[in-house]
Amino acid sequence: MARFAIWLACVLALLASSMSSAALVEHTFKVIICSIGHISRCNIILHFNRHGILQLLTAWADGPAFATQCPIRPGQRYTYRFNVTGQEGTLWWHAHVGWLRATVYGALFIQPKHGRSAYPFPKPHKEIPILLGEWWNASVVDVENEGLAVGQAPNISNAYTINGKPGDLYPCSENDMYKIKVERGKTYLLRIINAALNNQLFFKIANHTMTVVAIDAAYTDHYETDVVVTAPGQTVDVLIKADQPVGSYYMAAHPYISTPPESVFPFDNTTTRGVFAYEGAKSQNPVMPTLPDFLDTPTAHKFYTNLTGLAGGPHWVPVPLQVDEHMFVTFGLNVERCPENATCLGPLEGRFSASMNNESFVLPNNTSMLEAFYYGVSGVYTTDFPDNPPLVFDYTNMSINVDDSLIYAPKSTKVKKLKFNATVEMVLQNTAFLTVESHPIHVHGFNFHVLAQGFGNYDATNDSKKFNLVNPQMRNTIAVPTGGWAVIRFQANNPGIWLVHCHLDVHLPVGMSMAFEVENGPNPSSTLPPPPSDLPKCY
Ligand SMILES: *[C@@H]1O[C@H](CO)[C@@H](O)[C@H](O)[C@H]1NC(C)=O
Ligand SMILES: *[C@@H]1O[C@H](CO)[C@@H](O)[C@H](O)[C@H]1NC(C)=O
Ligand SMILES: *[C@@H]1O[C@H](CO)[C@@H](O)[C@H](O)[C@H]1NC(C)=O
Ligand SMILES: *[C@@H]1O[C@H](CO)[C@@H](O)[C@H](O)[C@H]1NC(C)=O
Ligand SMILES: *[C@@H]1O[C@H](CO)[C@@H](O)[C@H](O)[C@H]1NC(C)=O
Ligand SMILES: *[C@@H]1O[C@H](CO)[C@@H](O)[C@H](O)[C@H]1NC(C)=O
Ligand SMILES: *[C@@H]1O[C@H](CO)[C@@H](O)[C@H](O)[C@H]1NC(C)=O
Ligand SMILES: *[C@@H]1O[C@H](CO)[C@@H](O)[C@H](O)[C@H]1NC(C)=O
Ligand SMILES: *[C@@H]1O[C@H](CO)[C@@H](O)[C@H](O)[C@H]1NC(C)=O
Ligand SMILES: *[C@@H]1O[C@H](CO)[C@@H](O)[C@H](O)[C@H]1NC(C)=O
Ligand SMILES: *[C@@H]1O[C@H](CO)[C@@H](O)[C@H](O)[C@H]1NC(C)=O
Ligand SMILES: *[C@@H]1O[C@H](CO)[C@@H](O)[C@H](O)[C@H]1NC(C)=O
Ligand SMILES: [Cu+2]
Repeated sequence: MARFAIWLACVLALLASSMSSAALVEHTFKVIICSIGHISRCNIILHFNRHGILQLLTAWADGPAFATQCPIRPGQRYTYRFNVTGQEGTLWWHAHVGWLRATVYGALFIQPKHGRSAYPFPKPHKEIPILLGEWWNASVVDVENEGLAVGQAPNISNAYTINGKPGDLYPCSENDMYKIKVERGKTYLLRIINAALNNQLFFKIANHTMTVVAIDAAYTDHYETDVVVTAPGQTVDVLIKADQPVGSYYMAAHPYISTPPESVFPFDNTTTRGVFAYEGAKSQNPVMPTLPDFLDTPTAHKFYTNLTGLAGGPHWVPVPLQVDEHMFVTFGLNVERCPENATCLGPLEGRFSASMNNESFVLPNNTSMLEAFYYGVSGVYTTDFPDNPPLVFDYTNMSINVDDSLIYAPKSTKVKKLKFNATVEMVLQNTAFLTVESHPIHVHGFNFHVLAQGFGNYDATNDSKKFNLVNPQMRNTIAVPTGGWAVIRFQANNPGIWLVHCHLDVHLPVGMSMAFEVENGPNPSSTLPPPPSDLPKCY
């Protein structure tokens, strides 16, 4: 069936960045993953949905551990079978167990069915992946477990990378930098992917502007900018014209930190860079771009909110106007009380936690939620995820930072049940427990329209007047403004279990997640097929 091949290494290394990229057109896609790790912590889960393959009727190929499948154990293999329909642009794949995606990820390019001339922009001379990564000089499994064991923030990373290379600002890689060779006068398509675990990133190329043409595999109106901001999980496609004097120019990335100055946690403040070099350039010192300050929220906000969708373009989906399910979902950090006799080094003598609508999400550990859904097994999750927060309070007022009566969220595995094809509108509202922060909220299985975004508490009366129902951006991951809100809307036309979670790996395991259970529709073409025979067993 597969018309093209993709290679995916059986994954061993926990440290080296592993990368692959593949060009695909809309067609059946088959990926075989085998795990040859020899220690049990090497459970590998590929989560293909990542930058949002829609997985229509193939929820079994989505990937997140204990949500749609059990992990692929050492020695096992599993073939992910799915079609790519209704999407063009850049997505990616990554492991979805613990922090393993730090090293197990790669790019997916989806090209128009009728070839590259069908792009809604002039055909670029070349297409170049830019995978921005994050690197620890340690086993990321150890780093994660060390943090979780005592409920404190895990160690920060040691480097960022561009296509696996940190660049010459780090002592380990002075002479080993990612380099793009360009011809003066030609235009290139950069497919930028934020594959970092815990950081939003600013990305710039000295002396050049970029034109955004797509985000998260959905075309946008052309938007010219000298800086790109991406949150983990997101992708941005930009055209860049080599129109400057023949020479060498650095491209560079460093984090965007969204917390207020007084509550900045320790973060990796290093800068990765590579070179954008013109043919014929004499060897010389490349020009360095001036990146925005780490705390430059206005620049990030401008980029994130100025983008609009290419209404009427390829695969454009009009905004559904009739809403069946209105949800208001608060999300942010919390504290978990220290269990008896345990060691806790987190805030308030407890442990870091996180929640959505005051439910701190816990995945099952002995079966997948999707199998429970398919076979009707009860006791794995409940369907009472609330449509609204249990309490109304001043969500983004910093005076609630450590409010003892509000900050402890119970642990649960609750989903919101949706009728097939229901239209859902979610107000995503950040809270100020511990601090306010921009969290990249990722919805599996669906692209959503972003109707409006803002700072402070969402005001239903006034803010709903700002909805863009004409050409809003379509995404699968939204970096909700720090101490603010975003309103998203999507149609639940795909049966299965779909996680909604923060894409920062420091927040996902402590509970910043929920899930949708989308019921089957009326006929076979709207019914989840049985699990593939090679779906990994849980034991
Ligand atoms: C992909 O699409 C083809 C043609 O519609 C269909 O026969 C096949 O079952 C689909 N594959 C999957 C995995 O859904
Ligand atoms: C990584 O850490 C080891 C010590 O654990 C140190 O010897 C080495 O220099 C470090 N490498 C880098 C690139 O930081
Ligand atoms: C985390 O950092 C501390 C302090 O630098 C170090 O002692 C510890 O070994 C690190 N943990 C891991 C898992 O690398
Ligand atoms: C890059 O831009 C800077 C600032 O505008 C300018 O001073 C410099 O000459 C430019 N360098 C090149 C090689 O064009
Ligand atoms: C990065 O953080 C370290 C440790 O806090 C500090 O010494 C250094 O000046 C910072 N560097 C930058 C570029 O902010
Ligand atoms: C772009 O962002 C700026 C700064 O946030 C804002 O003033 C402006 O209204 C935005 N324009 C659009 C078209 O969203
Ligand atoms: C906590 O430690 C005390 C003293 O060792 C012991 O009696 C008690 O059973 C422990 N509680 C739990 C829940 O382990
Ligand atoms: C599995 O989950 C159950 C229910 O949350 C919990 O009680 C148990 O400790 C977990 N087991 C492991 C090995 O994590
Ligand atoms: C899985 O764990 C849940 C919660 O601890 C328990 O109710 C259920 O019986 C377990 N299922 C299996 C198959 O062990
Ligand atoms: C935040 O809450 C405090 C305490 O309730 C209140 O005094 C203050 O006015 C609030 N701030 C804003 C901006 O509403
Ligand atoms: C969350 O739930 C806990 C336990 O029911 C409660 O004490 C707390 O006030 C709730 N917090 C919020 C913000 O709803
Ligand atoms: C889902 O609902 C839309 C209208 O909102 C309708 O156009 C579409 O046909 C429905 N899809 C299915 C598969 O029923
Ligand atoms: Cu988060």
